[in-house]
Amino acid sequence: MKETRFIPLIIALFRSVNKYTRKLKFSLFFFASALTQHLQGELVVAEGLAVEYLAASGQCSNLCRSDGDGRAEKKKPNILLILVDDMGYGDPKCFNPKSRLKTPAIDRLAREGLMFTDAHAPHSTCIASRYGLLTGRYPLRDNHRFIKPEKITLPKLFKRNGYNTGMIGKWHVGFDNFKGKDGTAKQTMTGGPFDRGFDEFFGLWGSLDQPPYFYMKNRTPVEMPTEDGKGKHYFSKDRFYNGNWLPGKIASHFKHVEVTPRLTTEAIKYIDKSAKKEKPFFLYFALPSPHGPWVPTEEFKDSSPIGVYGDFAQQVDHSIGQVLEALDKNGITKNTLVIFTSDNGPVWYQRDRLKHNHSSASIYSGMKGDFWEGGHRVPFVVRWPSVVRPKRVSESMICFTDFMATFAEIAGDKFPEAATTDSRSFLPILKGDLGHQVRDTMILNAKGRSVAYRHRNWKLITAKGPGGFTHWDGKPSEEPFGQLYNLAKDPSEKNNLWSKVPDKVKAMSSLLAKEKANKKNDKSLK
Ligand SMILES: [Ca+2]
Repeated sequence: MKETRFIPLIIALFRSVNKYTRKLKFSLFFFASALTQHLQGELVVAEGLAVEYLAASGQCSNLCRSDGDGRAEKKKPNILLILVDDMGYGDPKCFNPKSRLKTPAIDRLAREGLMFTDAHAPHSTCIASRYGLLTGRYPLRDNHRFIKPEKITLPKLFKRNGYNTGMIGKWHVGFDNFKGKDGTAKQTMTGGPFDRGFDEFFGLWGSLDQPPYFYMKNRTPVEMPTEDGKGKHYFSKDRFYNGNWLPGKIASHFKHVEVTPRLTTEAIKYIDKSAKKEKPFFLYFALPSPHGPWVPTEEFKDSSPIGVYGDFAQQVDHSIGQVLEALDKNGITKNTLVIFTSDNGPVWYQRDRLKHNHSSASIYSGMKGDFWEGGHRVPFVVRWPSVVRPKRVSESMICFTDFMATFAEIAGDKFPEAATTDSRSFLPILKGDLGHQVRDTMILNAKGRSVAYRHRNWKLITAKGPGGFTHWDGKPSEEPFGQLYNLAKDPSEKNNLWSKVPDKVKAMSSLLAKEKANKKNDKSLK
């Protein structure tokens, strides 16, 4: 169109007056916007000009942010969700200055993004945690070992909003025709990631310490597990201590030590491939490490001062670094939302803390499997240079179930089932409102009928002791029925107030009962 000849003039005019009055800049902005609409997309440069103005004047508070070069991207962001396995809140240096591990990649994410210090897995073990993450629902509401086909999932959400979706790593939330540990692999395994919203999948059916051992691509084993694997000292004195693996069927070329680097390579391949495509991508990169077996490669053996676990955890950090480099190399770092977190707390006993002078749960009590904070409070970082400003910290309570509402908002999803009963968006925090509180309450860690329940800084546990893997010296007969802690004053959960503040126990118990019964607005509930 003939009007395009005015574009260079408009740009020159805008840049020349950028130093002058605010009123004049407003006028020019509206003029540029109107002209952009008039020319219906031909004036990409003029649109960029409008964004440039917004960024320069601090008005670009929605899903764009200038990084100083005056440009901001308007395309929906790529999403890279990195979920590691059994890494504690106290392992990454950025969350625990006393950590004895070197975690430069996770630290980089924190430096360039936003740390959540009160983030939680909805359960302190692998399967239920992943169920909550993928469905946006508290795992206690369903049979969390299998995602029913009618359920909304994160990849389904992204897919229906124009995304390519991929998963690399550990699934562990069931198949139609494979029962998991000790089960027999099938030539075609349905009901897994490929049938729950992911366009492509490469990885493991479950944990790396449980047979059968084989890689899957989409619905099919890459190589059937036909050999007899001997396992490795699984039933040692402390079942979970050395992180070794159970005997069982194994594919003839499958080697445990190769899994972390192999999955990392696959994630990089996915990013390289997806960066060239028109559609944005959602990649769920679920490393099965540093969950046992602790199998660092030669490069990382003896690399840490705290033994094999530390070596392996540092290798995991290295893998994360490689994936971040792949984003850099493809030039998509700026508009890729990266989340790093862990599915539950560490396998790190009290004697490990003492022996190695390292607390994988930082100041928090307990470990994987527990009701205590060490079981489910997890390191959680969001980096999104187009929107999130660097070096930010939020103390808002969030839960993995909040991914659903947050991602629905980011992807532009309008459907009501995406905002499930258990999901709250934390997008306002990403956009800069660091004082925003995402939720007042949260149900965690159902073990049988017992739960941990948060109401702001108060925490109620409807059971005695840690409930999980921590060796507990308490005598149940001498303990009150449950536990109540004020985390603001007692983050390490040392002072049980159950008997001292009965009114709070009563009030929270009532609130919990209502929340457990609240199923409204949840069309996916079956
Ligand atoms: Ca885990």
